[in-house]
Amino acid sequence: MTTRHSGLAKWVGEMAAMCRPDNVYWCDGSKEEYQRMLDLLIRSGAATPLNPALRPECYLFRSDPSDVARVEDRTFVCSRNRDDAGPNNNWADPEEIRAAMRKSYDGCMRGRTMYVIPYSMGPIGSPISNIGVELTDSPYVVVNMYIMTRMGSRVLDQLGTDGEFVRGLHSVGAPLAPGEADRPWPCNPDLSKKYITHFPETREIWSYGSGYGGNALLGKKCHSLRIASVQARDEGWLAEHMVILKLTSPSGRVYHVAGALPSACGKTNLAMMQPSLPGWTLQTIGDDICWMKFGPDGRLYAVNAETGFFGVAPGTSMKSNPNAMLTLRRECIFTNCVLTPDNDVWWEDMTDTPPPRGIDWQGKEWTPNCGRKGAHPNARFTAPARLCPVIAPDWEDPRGVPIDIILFGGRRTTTVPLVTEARSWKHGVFLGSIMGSELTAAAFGVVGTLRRDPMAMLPFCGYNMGDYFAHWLRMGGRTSPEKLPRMYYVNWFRKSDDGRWLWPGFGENIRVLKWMVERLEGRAGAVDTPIGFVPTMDALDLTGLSIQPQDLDLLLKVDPADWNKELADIERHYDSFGNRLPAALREELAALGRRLGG
Ligand code: TSX
Ligand code: MN
Repeated sequence: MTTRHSGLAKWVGEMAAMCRPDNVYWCDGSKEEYQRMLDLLIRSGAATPLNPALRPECYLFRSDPSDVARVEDRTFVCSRNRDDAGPNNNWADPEEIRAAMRKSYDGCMRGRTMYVIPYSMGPIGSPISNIGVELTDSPYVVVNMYIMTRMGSRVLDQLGTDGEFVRGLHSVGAPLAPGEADRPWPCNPDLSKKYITHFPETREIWSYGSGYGGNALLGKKCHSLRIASVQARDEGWLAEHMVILKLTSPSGRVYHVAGALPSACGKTNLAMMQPSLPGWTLQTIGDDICWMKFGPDGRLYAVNAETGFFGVAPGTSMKSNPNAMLTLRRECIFTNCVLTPDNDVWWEDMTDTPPPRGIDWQGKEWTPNCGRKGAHPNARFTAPARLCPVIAPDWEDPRGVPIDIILFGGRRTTTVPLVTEARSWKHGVFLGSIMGSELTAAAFGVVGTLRRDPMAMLPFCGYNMGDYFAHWLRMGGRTSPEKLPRMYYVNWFRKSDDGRWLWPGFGENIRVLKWMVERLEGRAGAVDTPIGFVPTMDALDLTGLSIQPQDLDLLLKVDPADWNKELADIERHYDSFGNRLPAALREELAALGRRLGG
């Protein structure tokens, strides 16, 4: 196959001349092609087919132990001007880094095939969507992109002869000498040669040395967030790290929620939650990447940029996320999970009783009491969204879904109440900008320390975070205020002084969403606190729960002493963004200080 797009043909030719693959293969995106790629991966020893009776059409991969996660310190935003990348990004001069990377790319695909993957982020042809082409020497990337994006010939058709697209080049950085045997997970062992590089001005991504997740599946974080955030700034829309969900009330009214949560807050669990309140349904539109544009009616419309879930496996169970477990029953790819004696997968906390033994993520014999984890903490599933039992029927509507509620949140054991309603769009942007989570064992750093991650975008914003906040503020002025989504800040994780969770979480979170919906309808009670509107003691529907009044009080409490301490930390946080932080956010902080009576 080839293309009628001369710009695309020229670029592929140039990249192939540099990387010198043995072959160039244009992906058509068919199921037959996907199956052929998996057969190839099985023959090379990279993929293990799972038991077809237990997990039909599922495959397990084990990565190299040195290649298990995104490499943030090797991730760069190479704008011409250093300040445009901002303090939130590693920066390198675009021409200097291109020169260095060209040396690595020179001949890097020898002995391999270069796969050309045309993909669409968002439904093909939607006004909110955007096309990219990834060139990669990794068949693992191809099969994952098949699940995670719309890819192949139909995207080339959409691109036509002169359509615009994001150019992505990816190599695992492991050329093969003639006759040299491949390894199951090729990657470059030299960390200093690994680069995940973005050129926002020319809409290009160059990735070298890693085959894992966001380093290699360029449609996800690199395109849909880092490059797209820049496009969104330039064109007046939003490319966000958010779940999208569809709520239906007992009376049949439909509401759409877009929500940003930092890692380890159960974002995918929220995206597929089973509501505990009778009559309420929740359906999934997306679990990670949300692109939003204003529609002709002045409302904000959102699409899920992806077609799959690339989720963290450990912790996922029938208790924490039954709908995810049901999504994983067939046609999935697993990476770095345990292989069980009956050729199924397992990971920590999947079941109460672990399998008696297995093969761990490093390919070693493993038993539950051997002292090592069986699955890597960042083990992943790649699952088609269409298999999710609660996927919304209109999840692929090219018009997108109108967003009623924007939600921010974090994991805080103190200070932050269960839910807070922003006073205005501007105040909501302020709440999003101070978002933060206490580190859990899954993260690097000291457990319990607060890490701020505004809008969950700190590692993913492709430009200066100060400008990003300014963009959010500007977006609020592009329509009439009543058409804007209302904004909320949630915290499912507050604890009592003696260390008990004050809120049951999971499916019970519907009670919080119900309060938000009732607020939109003007029917729910709220207290005006210094940080925003918080439910009155009787405003949350707690039917069937047995929460003590003292605990409810603690859950909803806004303690001025706590918040005065918080102010100093927010001040330091804001200082980290330098002089591009919008004055309007400093003003919001000052206003909060005044309301706290400080
Ligand atoms: O995902 C979570 N959510 C959102 C669900 C829609 N988790 C798991 C976080 C780790 C990724 C939660 N953990 C949530 C939550 O709302 N809440 C908690 C804290 C918690 C843990 C266990 C209990 C209660 C709260 N157990 C009992 O109350 C019995
Ligand atoms: Mn994510």
